[in-house]
Amino acid sequence: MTTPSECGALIKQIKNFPAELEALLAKYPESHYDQPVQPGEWTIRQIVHHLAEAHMNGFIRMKLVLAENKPILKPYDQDVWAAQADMKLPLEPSLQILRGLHIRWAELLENVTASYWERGGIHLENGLVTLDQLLHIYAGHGQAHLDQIRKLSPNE
Ligand code: NI
Repeated sequence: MTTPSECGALIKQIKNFPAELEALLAKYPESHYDQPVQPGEWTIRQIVHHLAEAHMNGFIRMKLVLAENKPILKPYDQDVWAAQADMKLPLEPSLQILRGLHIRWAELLENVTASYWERGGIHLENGLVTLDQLLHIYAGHGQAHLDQIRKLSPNE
């Protein structure tokens, strides 16, 4: 069980994520956006667009858990999503989504009633997942993709 202070730290990570991402991206020239960060991995462009849609899903999943009794949390194939036409857009539309979304996400989470962290939804692949687990998953998800981008040297 996450303590209130751990919980606060994770919500802060979610709140600060867009600024952290943009500070990291500022180190890379645009010519790097379509280079895989490591052989066989996604490019910066794919990662940024993936972050926008993964976090939209995360936000909706948490809203569903707060609003309904054990809602279904639908899985999706992130590689198929990452291959679609909107992934070739400039980064800005997805950065705009993340900026607005994370303000709402942090506001939502900062005001969750303590007992609600144990509410859950049914993920069709992973089974019951609680709001507390979703907080850990999505705070960690953002950080993992920042680490993934850092594998690409800005000077290469
Ligand atoms: Ni991801």
